[in-house]
Amino acid sequence: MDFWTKQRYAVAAALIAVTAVLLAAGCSSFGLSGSSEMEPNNDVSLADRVAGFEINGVIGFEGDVDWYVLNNQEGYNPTFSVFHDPSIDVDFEVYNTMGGNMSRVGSAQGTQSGDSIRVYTPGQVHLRVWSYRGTGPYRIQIMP
Ligand SMILES: [Ca+2]
Ligand SMILES: [Ca+2]
Repeated sequence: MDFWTKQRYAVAAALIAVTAVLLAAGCSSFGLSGSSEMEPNNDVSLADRVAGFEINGVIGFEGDVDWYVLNNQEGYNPTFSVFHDPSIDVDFEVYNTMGGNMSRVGSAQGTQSGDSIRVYTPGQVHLRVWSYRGTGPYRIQIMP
């Protein structure tokens, strides 16, 4: 191997190492999925099931939509609140399904963190979350 071939291999190896480190850092601190979600979940048929009272998600890219389906832990008259960084505007809608009919029962489209809505949900509940502006993590609190 001549000098320049060795140099090229060394540069290539360094680039691969740097890329690996950046990918590892990206996955741990800026992952595309929050702990409550498993992308892809942009369609209601791919909704992530949530059993607890807190949803931790990430709007990972422009146009990201996150669907969740609840486990009845929400009860009949829950309050949903969304919390996020001021640099991002996360909105969500609540859907109730009864007898095979899915209908929207509430919509939180304020710009502020802490935006909250109380809805009547006698059936199975789905949440649709998206961002009006920006990307980043959000948390939705469920109060039965
Ligand atoms: Ca997401
Ligand atoms: Ca998504």
